[in-house]
Amino acid sequence: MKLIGSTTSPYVRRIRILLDEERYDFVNLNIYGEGRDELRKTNPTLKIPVLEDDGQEIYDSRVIARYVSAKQGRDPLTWDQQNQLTLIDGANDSAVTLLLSEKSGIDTKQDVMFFNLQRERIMTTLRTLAAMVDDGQFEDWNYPAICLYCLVDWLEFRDLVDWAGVESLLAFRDSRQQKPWVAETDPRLS
Ligand SMILES: N[C@@H](CCC(=O)N[C@@H](CS)C(=O)NCC(=O)O)C(=O)O
Repeated sequence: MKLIGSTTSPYVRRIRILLDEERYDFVNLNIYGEGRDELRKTNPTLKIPVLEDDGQEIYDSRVIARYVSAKQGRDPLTWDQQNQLTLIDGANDSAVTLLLSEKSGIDTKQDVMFFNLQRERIMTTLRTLAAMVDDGQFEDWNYPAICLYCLVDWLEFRDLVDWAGVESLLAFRDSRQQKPWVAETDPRLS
């Protein structure tokens, strides 16, 4: 099994944590630099992660997680858990958009529709996720909890949001730092 990704991507990190003790090779690509040619050969959507196993290529962390979970004999996600993933991915995708815009030299704080929509989505989803944390819905260390951890830790690492009103997400992150593979996959190590 081979996982193609990067050490900073929150979508890749969730799969590295899920893979746990599985034996696999990790290919760490700089997708915006010298690793781009390799990425072009690997995934036409030009996104990471990609999993390769027994000649089967799988794109997208959500589909990779289904594949790995089935292999590990885990129960499929419930509809409510699928909704949790959609919330997490909604915030994550908008935050990636903000980061790429900032890296392109664009002021993402400006009062224009596109950035207002991204910031609004990030805060509405984070507030909903914080309420779910307060309600005890992320107590188990399952795949949605792993994804939430990777999102919150990455948002803090990239300094992309104001945590006022959603502090319980940071408390959730702080209390899960000892979970398996969390320290080893910290994006700050790269
Ligand atoms: N829906 C995808 C999103 C993956 C994604 O956006 N990955 C980022 C890295 S954090 C990426 O490859 N971005 C490249 C780009 O947007 O050009 C998944 O869950 O795998």
